[in-house]
This record gives sequence, C-alpha cells and structure tokens, in this order.
Amino acid sequence: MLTQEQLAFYHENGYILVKGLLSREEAAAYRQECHELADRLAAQRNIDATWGSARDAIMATDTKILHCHDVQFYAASFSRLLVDERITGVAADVIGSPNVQLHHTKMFIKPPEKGSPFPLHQDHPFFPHANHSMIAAIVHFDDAPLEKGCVRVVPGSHKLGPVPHRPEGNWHLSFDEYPLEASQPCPAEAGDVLFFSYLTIHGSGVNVSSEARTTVLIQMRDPADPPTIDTHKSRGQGMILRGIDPLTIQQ
Ligand SMILES: O=C(O)CCC(=O)C(=O)O
Repeated sequence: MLTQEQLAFYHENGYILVKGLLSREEAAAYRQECHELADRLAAQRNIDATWGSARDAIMATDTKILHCHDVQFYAASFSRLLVDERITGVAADVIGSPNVQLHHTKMFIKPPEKGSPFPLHQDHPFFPHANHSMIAAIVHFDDAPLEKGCVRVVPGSHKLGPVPHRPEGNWHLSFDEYPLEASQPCPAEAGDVLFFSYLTIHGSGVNVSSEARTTVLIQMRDPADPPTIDTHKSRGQGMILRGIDPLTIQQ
C-alpha cells in the first residue's frame, strides 16, 4: 500500500518508484529464474525483441534485448509474483480500484554492453482502454543504474492524454519532439518496483554496463475498464490478481 504522499506523487507525476518492495534475496531468486528461462528459450529460437524504431533511433544494429511474453506460463514462481499483495496492493492504489486484472507480462533482459533501448512512447496506442486505468509495474531483479539503460519517464506526461504516435517499428513518439535525453532517468535497485500509467511517456537507454539488466513488467487494469479495440491478446489475460471481477461474465 502507498502512503498519502506517495499516492499524491503518483497522481502528479504519473509514476512512482517503490523502493525495496521485494527483498534483495527474493529479487536474486527471480533474476536466476529469468536467466534460466532465457537460456531455455534461446536454445530454441531467437528471443531478441529490439524495436525497429529503437534501431532507427540509435542507428545501431548490434544491440539486443532478450524477451519473453507471459512468463507465468513458463515457471510457477512468476505466477506467485503476479498475485503478490505487495505488488497488487500498490497497483490497486494507483489504479483506484480494489480489483486488479492482468493484461499481460513480459520479461526483459538487457544484456551487458549492448542492451537495446526503447524510444519514448506511451503504452496507450498498443492497447487503448476506455477509462485509462491501465498501468505497468516494472519489477527490478538487479540494480538498474543509468548506465544499465534504466527506465526513463517524462513526469506529468500522463496529463497530456493520448498523444499521436508513429507506427513504424512499434508505436513511438517523434525522435525530434521527444528525444530520450529529455526524459528523467529512474535508476532502481534490485527489489524496487516502478509503477506508471499507460499514458506516462517512458523509454530507456542502452545498457552499456558490464552486467545484464533484468526485469519483469506486469501490465494491469481495473477489470471494469473495457478495451476500446480488440487487440494485444495475451495468454492469461483477464486473470484477476486482486479482489474480484465485478462484471462476473466470463467466457
Ligand atoms: O524495460 C524497459 O526498459 C522499457 C520497456 C517499455 O518501455 C515497454 O515495454 O513499454
């Protein structure tokens, strides 16, 4: 749960970094789970998920970001993470509803020295919803200082509402109008969780450090907030992570 000050900060800025939500030991165990999963997947297929627009933005072809969607289908510990009240309690606070529903999850490992960046964007164009209750929680499993390509935000940008995006190489904002350098880095430590609205403009830089940056992003919403277009379906979408589904209509 957030304090009144933390909640006020979230409403003003569109994000909040909650320190030490998991212990460093818990984070280390999840980190190992992520890296083992990436090894298993990479033995079968290419799991690089670098955005085409990220390649354009940094004019580089050799960066990588290892990725897995819907991690809870690969290891039980991720299922436990999804219903961890320490995370869902804060999610409920910022969503403004006691009920929290899963949209999707994604693991990102930014490898050392060449971890791909994300151009600035809102998540809204990827999966628009009527009431804009959608949030992300980025759970950090190792330290993410600036040089590791930590997440960056534009404080207060959620108040702009949906901003027009460019579609090429994944939805992103104009590089000229929204250069990554104009955003604010959110360095984090293992166990910290960054919560932000899907209207908050965010991105991240290249990992130029000698260690991987390892995170799981959990995208959540108020179950009473319907999508406005039929898109971005994911395995497990609709799972209730906290409270109930007040609509009680399930196929
Ligand atoms: O993990 C990051 O560096 C940013 C991820 C991101 O912006 C996204 O998935 O929308």
